[in-house]
Formats: sequence, structure tokens, C-alpha cells
Amino acid sequence: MGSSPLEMLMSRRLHRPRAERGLAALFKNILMTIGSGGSNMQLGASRVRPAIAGAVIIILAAAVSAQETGFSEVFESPRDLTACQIGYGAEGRVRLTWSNPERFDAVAAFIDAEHVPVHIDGAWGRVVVGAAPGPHELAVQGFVGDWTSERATVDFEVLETSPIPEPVAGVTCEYIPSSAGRLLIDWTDGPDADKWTFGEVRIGGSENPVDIVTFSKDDPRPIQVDLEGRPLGLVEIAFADALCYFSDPIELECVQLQPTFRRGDCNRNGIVNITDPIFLVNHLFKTGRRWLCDDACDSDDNGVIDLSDAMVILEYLFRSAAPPAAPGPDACGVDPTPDALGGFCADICP
Ligand SMILES: [Ca+2]
Ligand SMILES: [Ca+2]
Repeated sequence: MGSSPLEMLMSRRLHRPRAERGLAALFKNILMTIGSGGSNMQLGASRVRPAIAGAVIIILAAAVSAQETGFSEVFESPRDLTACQIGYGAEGRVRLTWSNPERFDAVAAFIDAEHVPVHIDGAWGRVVVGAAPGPHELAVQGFVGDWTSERATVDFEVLETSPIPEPVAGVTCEYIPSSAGRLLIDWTDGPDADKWTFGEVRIGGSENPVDIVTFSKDDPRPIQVDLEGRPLGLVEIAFADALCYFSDPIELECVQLQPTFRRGDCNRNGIVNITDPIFLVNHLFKTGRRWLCDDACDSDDNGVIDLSDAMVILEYLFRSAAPPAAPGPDACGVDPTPDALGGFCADICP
């Protein structure tokens, strides 16, 4: 017996999850019953049976089609595929990104329908491919288990050189190790300053950054990048035009700033007095304003800010007890014992 389009559709679906296999098997049984004129159907005259069978097939096909549509909605293609050129030369480097990475276990990339030997975790949401200068069709395909999505494609002209050769004349980077790490990045405009509209800081380098922080040309400077505990490592900045052609990356050499503070000057007004424990207690118990420099509030320098820090200040002020830990309440200095306290300490005392 030849396979009908519906049966072929069902056979393709047989390796789907158990619940779907059960549904396909049910449909198939009904079909076979109709096709054989099964006695339990009691369909009567043979000229009536094909009409009823046809109607049932149409209904079943519609049901399967609806389920197929529903599945497609769940298993969609990589969405909003975007190409940005991040490297130039004989082989341009193009970064492809998509907006629904959580949908896929893995993805594959294609250049002009040729598979590119990169196969990455789909949840990453981006992949960098190499392509010779010239127009290309770039594509990404998602995988979930044995299932493959349609390819999402984007036409992109790979350039041999960046259209923004000199976006800036010089870049400065300062690294503040407190507050789980923060970068302050500034620059002076270069000859091509009017060609770029946005930029990005790549923590970990161009090819496989652990994070990308974007900024707009209109953002206040210096731009701030919170490292949130990530290691500093290789950090690059690059500037892009509206078509997402980046400048060549500029590796940042970040000067580490040592935050300085007076221990106990929790409210950061330059003197240790009764207002400091009040400020501290207000935050701890009355959700008042958070301290401005965690290390300054950590009076006993044990890496935790709690009521005992307020007590150290009070004991020092009113009972001649030992002063807060180094650098002490009077000297403006750095924290001699690195700790994981968050909060922003400026690089200089007030
Ligand atoms: Ca103070
Ligand atoms: Ca403490």
C-alpha cells in the first residue's frame, strides 16, 4: 500500500516524544480502520465510505497541521540575526548574534550555504565566523536534541578594512578594584569621530569575550563598566557605525586606582564623628542611604559591615577605645587587607 502524505507526515513524526508518537499512532489506527472498511465503523454503502474517510482525513490532517504549527512556534529559527564585522584583512571576522539563544542546545553557522566548522552552545547567542571580503549570505541554524530549525539568514558585505580607522585619538582606562571592580574609560575624539554611533567594551578580547558592554555616543563620560567580580584580563574597546562595522579593537591598558578613605568615615564627609555610626545604623536597620564607601564603614576591617562597626566608632569616640583599623580615622589611605566588600569608594578621600 502506498503512503499517503498524511502517513508520510506521521512517519516523520515517529521519533518525536512519546506523547506525540501516541497521537500519531491513534491517527494511523483510525486511518487504517477507515481504509479497510472496518466492521466496527458500520459505514454502510461503499460509495459513502470514501466521502466520510476523506472528511476524516481532512480533519486529521488539519489537526496534525495545527500541531505542526504549534511546534514551529516553539521551535523557531534564530531570531533577529545580526551581522557585525569586528575584524578585517584577507579574512574578515564577522560576529553573528541572535535574540533567542535560550531556545537552542546548539547552533551551526553557514557562509554562502557552506557549513562553517564552528559548533557552539546555542545559549551563548553569538558566534564569530571568518569570511573573505565581498558579499556573503550568512546563516545560523538552531538545534534542540534531534530537531533542526530553519536557517536564519542575513546578507552582509565583508570589508577588507574598517570604515572607521581612527575613531579616537587616545583612550584612557582606570581600574577601581573596589566595588567588585569598575573601569572608567574615556577618550579624545579622533579624525573619524563623526563616523561612529555606538561602541562596546569587550571583556576577554574580541573573539570570545566573556562579556560585551555597549555604550552610545551620547552616554556621559567617562563610561563606567562594572566588572562584577570578573577578572580584568584582556579588555578591548571598539567603535561601530550604524551598519555595525567596527573599528579595529583598541586594547585597554587600565591603570589601577587605589581607593583611599578614612576608616570609620562611613558617611564620607571627611571626618569621623557621631554622624558616622548614625549613618551606618540608619542603613542597617532603617533602610537609610547606603554607605558611600564600604571599606570606610567596615570599622574593624573584618570584611563585613554590621552593628559591631558602629560600636567600634562609638567606643573610639566616647570611651577612648582603640581607633578603627588601618588606615585609621585620621589618615587617608588604602585598605591594607583586600576583601570582597562592594560599594563604591572614590580614588581620593573627600
Ligand atoms: Ca564622617
Ligand atoms: Ca566590620
